[in-house]
Amino acid sequence: MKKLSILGVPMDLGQNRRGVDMGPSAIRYAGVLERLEKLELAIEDLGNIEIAQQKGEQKELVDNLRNLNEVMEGNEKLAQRVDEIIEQGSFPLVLGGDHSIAIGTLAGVSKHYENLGVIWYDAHGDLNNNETSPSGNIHGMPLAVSLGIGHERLVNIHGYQPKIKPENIVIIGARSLDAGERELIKEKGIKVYTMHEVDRMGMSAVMQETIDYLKERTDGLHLSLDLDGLDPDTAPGVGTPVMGGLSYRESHLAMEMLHESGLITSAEFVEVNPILDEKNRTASVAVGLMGSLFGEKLK
Ligand code: HAR
Ligand code: MN
Ligand code: MN
Ligand code: MN
Repeated sequence: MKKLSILGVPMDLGQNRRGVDMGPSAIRYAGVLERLEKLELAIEDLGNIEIAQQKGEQKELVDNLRNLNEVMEGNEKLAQRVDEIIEQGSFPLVLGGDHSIAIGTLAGVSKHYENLGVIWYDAHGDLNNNETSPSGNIHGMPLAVSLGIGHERLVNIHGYQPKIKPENIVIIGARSLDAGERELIKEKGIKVYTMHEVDRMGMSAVMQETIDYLKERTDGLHLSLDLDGLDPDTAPGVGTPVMGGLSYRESHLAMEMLHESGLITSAEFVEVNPILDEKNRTASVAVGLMGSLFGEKLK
């Protein structure tokens, strides 16, 4: 039986809205354990890792990075825990928390693979660095950091860099990319299915191409799913909503196809903010998507 380890990361320091640190609680409250226990999985819930509390006042940005020390500290812990989960032969399922935690997750995962693939399901590219970022928010930087681009402390988390190669990334659902992010996508040739391509090709073709592309070049595949990739009508409880997103059904189809592919070796679900939500809807959507990702069947 496949082993699955759930780890919560109550991180809200990678951006400036409160409440996303309650994401792991909201997802547990929405019944993640009960839902996944029905599948053929041996599940353990490891609880949450300890993260520094956001202070009320806004601290000054250092090198255009908000809360660098605290984000570093949390991600170092996360990388270590994820590393251990994989060492013990289990599948890490990480619950966020803001998207800055992908820095730690990928640092812990990628050590175990030569060519880790990453599916970045998100309205945003998260490809900024402290020079291009319009906000100084580290949750807009984790994909660049994992490529080895950005502040040297961030890129060297868990003692090595880079964590991933540009040709092993596929971004799905993008519709808000900053100028520096667009340049990096061009320069590195990163594969991106924006909402335009999803509309034109349909999610089925997008996922089939993604799976075929990654299957031949990677030896492990991480899913980093930012709930703001979905349309805000479906997932309103996120800090940076962008209209015109992926639908509930498109997202379930994507998860079902990933399950069928058998390729996914780790996953994280991030940016759930119950304070901004409507009756925990976004956490419930996240739990439903996890159900599909881990093989729930409709009949
Ligand atoms: N691109 C913007 C920035 O860097 C907004 C980033 C929004 N972040 C997330 N992650 N929710 O996808 O500040
Ligand atoms: Mn907090
Ligand atoms: Mn994101
Ligand atoms: Mn996003």
